[in-house]
Parts: sequence; structure tokens; C-alpha cells
Amino acid sequence: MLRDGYAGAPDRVALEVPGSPVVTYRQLDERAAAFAGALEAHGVAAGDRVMCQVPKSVDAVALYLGCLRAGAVHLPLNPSFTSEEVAFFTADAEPALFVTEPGTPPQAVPSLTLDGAGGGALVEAAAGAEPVAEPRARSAGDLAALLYTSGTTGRPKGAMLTHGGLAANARALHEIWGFGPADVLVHPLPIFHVHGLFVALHCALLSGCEVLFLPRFSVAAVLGALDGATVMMGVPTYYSRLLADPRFDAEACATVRLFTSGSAPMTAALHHAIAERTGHRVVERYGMTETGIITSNPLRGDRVAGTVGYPLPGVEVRVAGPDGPCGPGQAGMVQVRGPHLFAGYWCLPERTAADHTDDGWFVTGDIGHLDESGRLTLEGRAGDMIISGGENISPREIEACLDEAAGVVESAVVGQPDPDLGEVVVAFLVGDPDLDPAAVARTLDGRLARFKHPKRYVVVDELPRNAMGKVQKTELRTRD
Ligand code: MLC
Ligand code: AMP
Repeated sequence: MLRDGYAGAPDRVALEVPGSPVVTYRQLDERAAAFAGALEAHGVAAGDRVMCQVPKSVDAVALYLGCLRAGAVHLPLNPSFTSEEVAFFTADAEPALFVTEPGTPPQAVPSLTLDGAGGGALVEAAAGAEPVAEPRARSAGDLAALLYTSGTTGRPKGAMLTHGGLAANARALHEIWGFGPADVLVHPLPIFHVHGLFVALHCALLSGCEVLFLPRFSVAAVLGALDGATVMMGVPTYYSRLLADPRFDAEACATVRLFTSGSAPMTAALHHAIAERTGHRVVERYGMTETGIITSNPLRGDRVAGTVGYPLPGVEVRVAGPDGPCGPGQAGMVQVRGPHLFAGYWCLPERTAADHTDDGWFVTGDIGHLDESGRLTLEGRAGDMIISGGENISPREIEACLDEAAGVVESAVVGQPDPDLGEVVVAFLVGDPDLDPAAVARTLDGRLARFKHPKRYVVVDELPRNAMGKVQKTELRTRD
């Protein structure tokens, strides 16, 4: 399906990494076919998971497409995950192959290397393998990808994403955001999440347009890419950082037709400040790993700051409380139904059932309300999940590590408001009288990816609890 977007013009530019030769759709296609051949030569069969922990690069995109070509299930991981964290995914997903950067500690499965500069054992294997010219037959209900999301229990859950679900979401976004072959997409997002991998890349591939593929987000790189670009997608932190640079103005965005934001709330103040400086009203949209994009502000029509807009074509959204569906303006749990939903959590049928209502709606965990016209506003989350710079972080996972540190009696981890990252991780510790937070912090090294490490530690005599003995995290979220 993705190949339909560029089938008529394979020599158009697909990916351009600044400072490197451009890569055409034909070249990307050939690389994907060669990688698929290498995967098969290493025993990967349709339905097998291929776990990938590689730097963002053109080859990483070709690897994703190569997995699809071989009928395998793509399982991308954040390169900053520690070996201990990766071991969990290895045991849970039982991948047939681990594709990783040279020098990464081994996992208990066969592996091939891929670096960010066009080299590695996968590349060598691809040179000697028979390319897979046509995608292996798969049906809409077959798995295309397994993306893990931080669970409220602390144990990441693998969301099983199907070919049909990804295709439905890609088609809907392509349509509502008016993508076409003349677009030039600025891509600063990581490609181990739904946002950078599916939302951004699928829109581009479906329209056969050019992608300015930045290795990572930086203000300088985005400012350098905006001239001539037509679309950029990002998390709110990208926009607040851009706004802090006076060069981000109407002139810098002169060729842009669309900025989108999501993965975390964009404040109305940030939305308005961007509009004032650049003349652009960011299209805020709302999504989840399990669902892809659910709602979006309209391309044509009112883009209302602080709201996430209307359900995508084919998607149904309702807000429900304990007594059933809520009326307009009434806050409740956001529930969703539609063709783009995941097929359940990997090996967790009970969790999957618990997150669905009896009549088949997926319960998102987000609290919000609909207005009379069906426009959704989010108000927060039901659990205590932290979203920092668009990364979901489970407090429980951090608390479990902190509680094991010498001298710690108990801990509570919360997200506190932060002007840059939206929320930052803060740890409250109860412990021995001579407890040294720096020593506690060091115990997380090598255990948890750095982005999960608390940015601040506070030693307290006791944690605030309610009458039931439950830690009052709401109070800690605002405590110094
Ligand atoms: C990096 N660090 C973070 C962090 N990212 N800390 C908290 N939260 C984050 N998100 C830490 C690093 O561990 C490091 O810590 C220090 O910050 C500097 O690292 P860096 O790599 O230089 O950071 P930076 O480039 O500034 O990264 C921040 C960021 C990045 C916001 C640019 O996190 C990012 O691109 N986020 C996007 C995430 C995303 O794509 N989310 C989509 C989820 S999909 P130290 O201690 O080592 O110095 C989804 C569905 C949907 O939610 O709707 O889209
Ligand atoms: P993830 O599990 O990483 O896919 O993150 C999904 C979560 O990100 C959602 O459940 C929301 O809580 C949050 N999210 C995504 N987009 C938005 C948005 N535009 N505004 C507020 N929260 C958002």
C-alpha cells in the first residue's frame, strides 16, 4: 500500500539527510528489498519479530520497510534503553533476530549489526542475499509492528499493530492533512515511536513526497531545514524550543503550509505565541501507540488552542463516566473505536480485555470532554503516567529501582510541570538519616535509560498518604 504513493515516480527524492546524498524512492525500495533478503537469509519468517535498536538513519527506515517486505513484525526500540531494559523485550517478544548497533551487549537471540553510517553486518548480508522484490503476502489482520508502551504497572506492554490498522490511519491522515507529492516534510522525530515512524513517514510515503530526515531534533537543524519545507510534525517541546530562538519567525516559515503537534499537550499560550510570531496556527492532534491518531484539529476550519479537534474519518470517540456516556461538556474517560486500533497487547489477553469495554471500545486512560460539535478537549490522564518531552515514563518502573537502593525505605516518583519538557521526573525518597540522593541516583545508571532518571530528588520524612494509606501523588506534583 505504501508503495502506491511513489510507484508512478520512483526517482523522486524520498529521504534527504542534510550533508548526505539524497535517497530516491527507487533506492529506498531496493534497500528494503535487499534487507528483507538478508533477514530471510538469517531465518526470519513471516510473523517473526525483528527487534531493532539502531540509530536514526536511512538504513533504519529501509530496515523497517524490509521487515514489512519479509512479512516480519517490526519491533523498534529506543537506542537509549539499557541492556537490562532490552533483556525484558527480548524475553517478552521472543524475536527471531536483534538488529543493533556495533558494540551493543548481546541478547539471548541471534543478532546482526547496523550502524548509522551505512555499514554493519546487515548491510554485508544484504549484499550477498537474494532481494525480496515483492512483499510477502500478508492480510489486513496480520501484525506489522509491535511497539511497546510504558504501562502504569511499570511493565511495558507490546501493542500489536496490524497492516490494516496502520493503513487505515495512514490513509485518513494523508487525506485530512492534504498531503501531496509536492510536500516537503521536516522530520526531526525519533523513529522508534508511532509519531515519527508511522504518523510522519506513512504520510510522506503515501504521497511520494520528500522528507528532510534530521538525525535528531535541534533548533539549528530545524531552522536549517524549514526553508523550502511545507510540513513539520513535532512534540510541544520542539515548538517551545524553536520559539525561544528569535530566528523562528514568519520569514523562516514562509514556505510551510502545516505544523502539527502531539504526543503531549500543547498549552494554549504556546499555540498563541507561535501564531503571533510566525502566523501559523499549529494543528494539534491526539494519538496513542495503541490507536494511532484519534483526533485532529482541522486543516480547514477552526484550530482551537487547547483542544485536540475531531475524530479522524472512520473513527468514533465517546467520553464515558461510571454511569455511561457523558453529555457535551461533561468530563469522563475518552474511549475510541475504529479500524485503526491495535489488535491487543502482546501475550496479555487479560490486560487487553481490561482496557476494552464490553461493547468493544478501547479505554484510552485519558480524561476529556466533547463539546456540542464533537470537538475533544483533553484534561489529563487517569493514571500517574508521566509524559516528558513526548516520552511516556512509568513512575512504578523507577520506584521499583529506587526502592532497591541501599538506605531507601520507600519512594514516590511524580511528574512536575516543566516549561521545556512539559513534565519532568521528580523522586521523593524516605530513607536512612544519612541517605545520599546522589548515591541513590547512581544506582539507576545502566539500569534505566537516562531520560527516565529523575531530574530532581527530594528527601522527605514521610510520604503524604490518604486515609486508605495510598500515596497522594497529586500533592507531590506541586511540592518543592
Ligand atoms: C532526552 N532526555 C530527556 C528526554 N529526552 N529527559 C526527559 N524527557 C525526555 N523526553 C535527557 C537525556 O537522557 C539526557 O540526560 C539529556 O536529556 C540530554 O539528552 P538529549 O538526547 O540531548 O536530549 P534532547 O535532544 O534535548 O531530547 C529531548 C527531545 C526528545 C524532546 C528533543 O526527547 C524527543 O525528540 N522527544 C520526542 C519523543 C517522541 O517522539 N514521542 C512520540 C511518542 S508517540 P542526561 O542526564 O544523560 O544528560 C505518542 C503517540 C502520539 O505519544 O500521539 O504521537
Ligand atoms: P503513547 O502511549 O506514548 O503512545 O502516548 C499516548 C498518550 O500521549 C496519550 O494517551 C495522551 O495521554 C498523550 N497525548 C498524545 N497526544 C496528545 C495531545 N495532543 N495532547 C495531550 N496529550 C496527548
